[in-house]
Amino acid sequence: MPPVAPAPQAPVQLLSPAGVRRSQPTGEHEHPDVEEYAALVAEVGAEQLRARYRDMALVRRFDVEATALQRQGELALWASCTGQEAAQIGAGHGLARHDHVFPTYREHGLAWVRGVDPLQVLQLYRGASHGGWDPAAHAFHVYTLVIGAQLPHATGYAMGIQRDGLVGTGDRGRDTAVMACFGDGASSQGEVNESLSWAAVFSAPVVFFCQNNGWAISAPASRQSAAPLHARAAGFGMPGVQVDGNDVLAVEAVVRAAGDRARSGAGPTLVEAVTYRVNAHTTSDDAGRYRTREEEESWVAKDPLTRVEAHLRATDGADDAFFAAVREESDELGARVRRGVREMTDPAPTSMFDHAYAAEHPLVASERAWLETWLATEPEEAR
Ligand SMILES: Cc1ncc(C[n+]2csc(CCOP(=O)(O)OP(=O)(O)O)c2C)c(N)n1
Repeated sequence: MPPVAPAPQAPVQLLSPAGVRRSQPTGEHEHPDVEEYAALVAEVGAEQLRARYRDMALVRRFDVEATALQRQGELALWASCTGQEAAQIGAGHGLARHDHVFPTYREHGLAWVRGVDPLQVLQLYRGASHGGWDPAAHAFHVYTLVIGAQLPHATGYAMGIQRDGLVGTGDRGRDTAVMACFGDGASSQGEVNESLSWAAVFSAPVVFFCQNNGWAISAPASRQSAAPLHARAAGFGMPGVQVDGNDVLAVEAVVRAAGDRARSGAGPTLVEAVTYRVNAHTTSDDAGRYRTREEEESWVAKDPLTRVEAHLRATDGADDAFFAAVREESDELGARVRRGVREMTDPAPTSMFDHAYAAEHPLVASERAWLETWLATEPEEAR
């Protein structure tokens, strides 16, 4: 019997956990295309790496504050992205500004790169908004809590782009790709697999971006797939690339290549960023019930921020003053987030009808009228 899964290959890595930058293959057990990917981010020098570090540090601080705010009863729930900053900041910088992103509920780093204010993200987790930001203004769609539900949307949107003639024209300012985000757990959803199949058959310009963070709540990735997730791509008829998801540089390179391919009209790519959800699934979960401390510590040792810091320090790309300035900026962000959340006001109860349909709808109008009457006549009960 031939082997059922391809021989394991190391993920694409351009910055080692010790902070050493690579541009050439150095050993046997590694990705064969390291050189090509390194060339795609050759222009990412010290200045850009400082910017990536700053992005990751601010997003982490935002995450820490949001977790604390949930504990203080200011947010209903929080889904932490600590540990996944490189995957998200790298992906954000690998895309073109006008590409469209369809996130799940943990994409705070991608939201940050897309210019969504952290307080807009928190509106959703406080229950003060159904969305929080204008998807068109940021080319970043609203969060989806239903696992995998955004993948058919992303694929359909990409096919629309294709039909609008925004793919394969050779005009970099015009050709557009779509990024569809999902997790290892979501890879088991029918909709995700249907989207992969459909996008491949129609050469839709999609970058399927899977953050394999090891766990789907308490179910390990090994219970979701018997084959490495990126290896599934071949069965759908598209390339699949596994990348070190804690390496911001490698993720940027791999997403850039996948985005270029999508925009050129060559079709979708499945990118599997191998990373780790350092905190519990959400603030409602206790990861200590299903994970070992050793596992958690082994991933903390591969922290995405420390490797960029190590690299910048070793190459004189940044000094103490830079890291102190980022810490100061983080403190300011933390204070702004705390203040902003406490100042959020509850939306009017009838606002839930405002954006249900683009035009007036008789059913929505009658339900709104009923609620208005009830609020006016039974204010005590309605509270
Ligand atoms: C259709 C659907 N089924 C089940 C759930 C409950 N649920 C919420 S998160 C989650 C696990 C998702 O894991 P993964 O896709 O790996 O993403 P992660 O949260 O690890 O980033 C599940 C099963 C849901 N939200 N939607």
